[in-house]
Amino acid sequence: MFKKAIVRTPGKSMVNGISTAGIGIPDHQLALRQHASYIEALKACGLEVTVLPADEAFPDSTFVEDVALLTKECAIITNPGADSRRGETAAMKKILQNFYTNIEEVHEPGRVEAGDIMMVGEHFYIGLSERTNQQGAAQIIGFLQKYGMSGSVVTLEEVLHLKTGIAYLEKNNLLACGEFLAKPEFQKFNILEIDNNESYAANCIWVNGTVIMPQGYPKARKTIANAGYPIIEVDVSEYKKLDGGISCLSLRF
Ligand code: CIR
Repeated sequence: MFKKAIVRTPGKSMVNGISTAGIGIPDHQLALRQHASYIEALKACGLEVTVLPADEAFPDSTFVEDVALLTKECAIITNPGADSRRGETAAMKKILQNFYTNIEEVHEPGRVEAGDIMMVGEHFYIGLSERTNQQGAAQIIGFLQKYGMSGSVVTLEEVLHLKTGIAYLEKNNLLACGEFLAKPEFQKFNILEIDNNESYAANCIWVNGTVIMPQGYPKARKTIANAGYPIIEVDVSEYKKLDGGISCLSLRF
């Protein structure tokens, strides 16, 4: 169960965020309203939400998930693969000192964005992507082992981050799309398949029994509902324009 979440309000500079989506420039005012709904969804799942102010110096800083990995035992500050995002970690480290006594940090040449890390109980799957390298993954695994947890690497080719294409929904259920459907390491899970034409909905979060998912993906919604989960849909269209999804917008712990 999660008790808390951290989010960061998107700044006006989000219009300069990294994007490959090719579906337009985000509307800041609409993004703010969507962010407020996202916070309400987290609260409805019982979380106490810390809302950090916008940081205009970092256009992608609303995607807080990438700059830290939070576990039961420790917080690990990452070292983002995107150079423009590396400076986001300093502020997050300060914030996390209010919540954690054990804080570790990924250092060069290791690069990690925690959108590439999926938690399944005490084990963490780490995607090797354009943002997360082998050295970074090895450092993460070392920190996890120090605190009695474990990690393993997963290769990925098609998506930005590991969790762009999969989401663990607890109870052995794994939401998966595209290249992840056939990965040998995931065959032990009950795979809930997301259609390629709704691939954006493979990025959902399980929060204390409820699944928070993006609005507008009826087939995915049906799949998740059929698996027995209550669902909260949130419109995150403005974040999709920056390649970001539901999980990227919060740290949950
Ligand atoms: C980026 O490219 O870094 C941001 N525009 C989107 C980050 C999305 N984060 C995530 O998937 N965890």
